[in-house]
Amino acid sequence: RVLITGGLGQLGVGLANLLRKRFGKDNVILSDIRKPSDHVFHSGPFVYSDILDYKNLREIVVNHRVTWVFHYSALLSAAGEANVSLARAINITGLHNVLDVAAEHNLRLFVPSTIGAFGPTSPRNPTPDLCTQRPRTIYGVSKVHAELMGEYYHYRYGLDFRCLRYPGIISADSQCGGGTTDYAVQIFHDAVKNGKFECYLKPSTRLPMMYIDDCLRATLEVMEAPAEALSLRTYNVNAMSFSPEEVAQEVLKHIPGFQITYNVDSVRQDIADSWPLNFDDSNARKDWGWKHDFDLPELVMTMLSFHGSDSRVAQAN
Ligand code: VAH
Repeated sequence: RVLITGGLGQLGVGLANLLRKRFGKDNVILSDIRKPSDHVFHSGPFVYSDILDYKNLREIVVNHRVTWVFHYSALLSAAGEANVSLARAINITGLHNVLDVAAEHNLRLFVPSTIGAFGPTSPRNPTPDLCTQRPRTIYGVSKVHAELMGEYYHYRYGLDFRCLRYPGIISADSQCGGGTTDYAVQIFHDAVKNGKFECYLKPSTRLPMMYIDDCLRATLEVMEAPAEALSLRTYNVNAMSFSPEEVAQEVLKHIPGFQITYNVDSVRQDIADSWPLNFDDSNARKDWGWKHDFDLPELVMTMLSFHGSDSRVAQAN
């Protein structure tokens, strides 16, 4: 059985849908501390899970015979800077609980890391898997800690720990919260609904980004890769990099008259300026055959047709 923690965040429901297709609906348990919508609740098993409650976590693993865990509970970059003590508790103490339960029950454990695990002294163009990591957010620090602890538990206790550093993930049917890359999710919704978008990052702020379908496929592929194929415990995965002005140009092709304006938020601008410009994911491509499907034109087409705007796209499909 598979358990997804933090399952009601941006990625959990989509991951549950993918895994339920693969392993069967009743073998994938979604969990969070919040109540799911009726739709999510009726789409498959859901349990309450507070990763700060070690006992609760152990009960779930034993009672549901969990063998794989995808650990998505975390405060993201901007939310973490607004509440450092909560981010430290969730992202670090919560991670420790999950590591201990995984080691105790010999679970296969996936923990997502991020472009945010790098900082201003990391090589930025491109950023390789192995290099200096001195991030300047509690989010980034906690994710470097997760990478190091997961690797330690792998070599010390034999824990099958696997980790991907995600770019900013773009999704249409799920809301993200508290991220620095969230502008790239909101722009499509606003472009469709209002024909305009106010961006909190500067026009030229380039960041690695990935469409959610590529992200979830990469996650399942690395978890199903044969152990002997993995030369690393943590891999960068990449699809594209773009800036607000570049994605706005692409949107304009589909929505004539679309207007982007800029109202820079210095907190999130500083975070973005400390992150990679381009991600080197050659190890993932070499070790377990990673390759992305969506680049910028496909991303924009997909996001706009999801928001039901672009008549030409609708006709094309
Ligand atoms: C954030 N979307 O902005 C998340 C992600 C790579 C960025 O970690 O914090």
